[in-house]
Amino acid sequence: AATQYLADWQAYPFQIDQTRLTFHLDPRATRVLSQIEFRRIAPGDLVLDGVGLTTLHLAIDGKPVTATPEGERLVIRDLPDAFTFQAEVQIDPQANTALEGLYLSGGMFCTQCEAQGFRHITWYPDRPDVMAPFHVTIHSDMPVLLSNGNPVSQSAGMAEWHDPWPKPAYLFALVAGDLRAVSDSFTTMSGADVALNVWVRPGDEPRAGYALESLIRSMQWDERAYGREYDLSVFNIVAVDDFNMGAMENKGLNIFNSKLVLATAETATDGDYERIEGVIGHEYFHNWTGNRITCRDWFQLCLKEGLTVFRDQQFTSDMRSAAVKRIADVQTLRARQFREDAGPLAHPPRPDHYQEINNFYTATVYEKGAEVIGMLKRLVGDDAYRAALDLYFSRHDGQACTIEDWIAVFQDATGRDLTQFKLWYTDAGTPRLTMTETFTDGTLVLDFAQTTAPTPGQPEKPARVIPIALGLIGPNGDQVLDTTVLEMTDATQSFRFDGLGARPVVSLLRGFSAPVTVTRQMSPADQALLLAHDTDPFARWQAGHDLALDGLIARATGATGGAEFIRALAGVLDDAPADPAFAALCLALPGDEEIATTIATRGAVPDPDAIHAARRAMMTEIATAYEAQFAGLYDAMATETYHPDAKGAGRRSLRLACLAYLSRLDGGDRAQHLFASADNMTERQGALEQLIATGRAAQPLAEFEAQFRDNRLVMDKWFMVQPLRAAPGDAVARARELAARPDFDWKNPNRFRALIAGLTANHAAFHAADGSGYDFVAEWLMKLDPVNAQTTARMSSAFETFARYDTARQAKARAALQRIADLPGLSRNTAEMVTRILA
Ligand code: B3K
Ligand code: ZN
Repeated sequence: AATQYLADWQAYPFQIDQTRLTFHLDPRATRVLSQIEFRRIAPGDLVLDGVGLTTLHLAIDGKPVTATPEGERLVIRDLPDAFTFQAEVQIDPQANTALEGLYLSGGMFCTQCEAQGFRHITWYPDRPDVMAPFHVTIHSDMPVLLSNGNPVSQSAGMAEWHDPWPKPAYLFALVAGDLRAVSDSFTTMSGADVALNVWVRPGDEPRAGYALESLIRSMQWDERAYGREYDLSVFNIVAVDDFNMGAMENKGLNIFNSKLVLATAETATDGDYERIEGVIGHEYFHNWTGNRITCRDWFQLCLKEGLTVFRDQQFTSDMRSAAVKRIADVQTLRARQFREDAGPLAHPPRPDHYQEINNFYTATVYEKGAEVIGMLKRLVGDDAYRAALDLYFSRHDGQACTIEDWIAVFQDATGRDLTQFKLWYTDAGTPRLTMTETFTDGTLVLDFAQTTAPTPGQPEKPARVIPIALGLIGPNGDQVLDTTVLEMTDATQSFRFDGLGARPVVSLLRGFSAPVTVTRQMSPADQALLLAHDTDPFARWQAGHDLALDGLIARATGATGGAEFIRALAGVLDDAPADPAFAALCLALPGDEEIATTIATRGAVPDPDAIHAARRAMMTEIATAYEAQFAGLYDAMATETYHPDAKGAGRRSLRLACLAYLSRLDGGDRAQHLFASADNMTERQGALEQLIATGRAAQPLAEFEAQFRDNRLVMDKWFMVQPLRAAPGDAVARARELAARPDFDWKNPNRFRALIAGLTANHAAFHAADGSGYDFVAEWLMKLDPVNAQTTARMSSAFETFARYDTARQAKARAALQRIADLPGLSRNTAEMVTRILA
């Protein structure tokens, strides 16, 4: 397949003054009429994109034209400087299983156009730098007909919408179905009234309230934190069951995966509620960072995604606990992005080439893109950050921009030279920061060195700007230096601190001030000191986490370890009632995958079975050491009336952390009781997971199924927890049984992901020595590819770490990947992924 290069970008020679679309909806034969007013701004031909369209008619200024599509493009030459292009095409939404363009989900019409879905709807310049106001007319007998912008007219069988804000085609949306709205209204800071609707299927109305409240909180927050106001008379959100991603920020008409909208205490977990709030916020915040200011080309994707993730992280921190949110975000970053950055799929936040753009909606573009903005903010300070953002919004409103524009705004607002900082956008790989310390006569010298390993296509890595936030803790636990940000710009650099009484312990990389890995020699006693006394909650958690990780790695590689961590937990348990959510994070041992990653980073070969056994054994030991404390906290953390706020969620997370330990000793008795008595899904699912792990789940699983058979979202959990929590030796067999069930509706991305990602997240099962995990996953990826290439390609990244395991496992993974690569007609999406992984 052809590779696209950033360097090849060229401006489009025409501007669009108006796009008019008329839809005659029909499941098998939808007709789309378009009327597009083009005006020339530079020499060149008219190039339009289209895929899978049956073209019925094409005209320029009313005169039919005969143009033959060249592959997925239509080129029309010798055009006047201003003209109207008209087309009539026919498409088949029901045959659209890829869920890209116009498709059907549960009998309703809906669209997904980012990145390049609009070309599946009609001929158009399907690129983000071509922006136009849209006027849309929908003919259909569906009761609810929605598109972007403001409603113009509504009558039986027809609706007209007008979106005055020029937008690229990827933000187009249309929905038609039998839907019910849960509604409210919002008055913006300048006094404009906005109607808010969350559209769901009849019967789902009682489950849409939290999404609606989250929307209101998002609108308030963006006014307060960024001065950004909403700009249409209506904001619509629609929940659909079949969706490749989480949600989509179409202008004025966000379309959501129903799992990120629908929630009640009985059907959704605290984690689900938090994600709903976060993603509702994320899509809403895109209205300014993505829609009003969009991307010039798809290489700039992190311009909108990194910034919008950063904004949604700030929002969640403000709504909940900043410390807990930061720790959770760093854990996700390490688990997904560091993993990506260390393997064959590594790429910079702003890539400079791709084959299939949908393969670049990655942890690097999103989460690392957000970290880079966090670093910028830390370097320039909060006030300068706000000033730069104000300048960004005023300078670029209505434009399609680049990372260069973004950096220029910060340079102009602060006077700083950000040339070196830009490497964070253009270079792949996670820098390794090494620190050595010497302490003599009251002076502490810290020597830092940074190196970044080569990544595909980038052998050389120049030094980057690294903001290193640190503090110093004295031997008695007092803080002797408050948080200070060092700016490292060279490959090696030293910093000195004078006038210290005794050798302090360095609390390094506070708040995770840069997305780097840290290497330093540290005694378990110093780690325990930080875990007990650090004033920075992130660094405090990190100290305990490292202590646990070192102990687990020692055990998984045939040595002994972990004693200091187990001892230090006494303090964590004492403090637990004061901040249950934080304590729960400190009590959660690093997962198998993280242990494997760390072993590999240290140059050894991880053994999935030994890792799994070491982790289980350490849990039992911890449980035995603190059984009484766990039991006491387990009872004390019971919540009375369920409320999905951070406080209640924190108590339940601590309760479930205790349950995980207690289940190592009581054989699942408490879990069984909790499963039977809990009034909320958080505790029910938590209990069920423990019961699966202890092998006592047959009855509870049957009960759960009987109760929730008709609720797809809850049944997705049922499909997910079984392969995830089953003993590694049983998980693949269990997954095979589940895959054979008639309700394994594998064409639904949520259901497919539940089962397959449930298994791949069970580290020792997916990496089973006999290759059965690899075979099972490869088999299903090959089955899904012709139906839904986007989801297949995304999930193929489960294999990205294969080269770090032993040669026998590597050979089995390679063979499975090769079978995928050899599949006749393999999609461009999956082919690109598998080729990169095998390279
Ligand atoms: N912008 C969409 C993602 C579209 C995915 C296309 N494959 C969701 C988001 O990031 O908000
Ligand atoms: Zn986004």
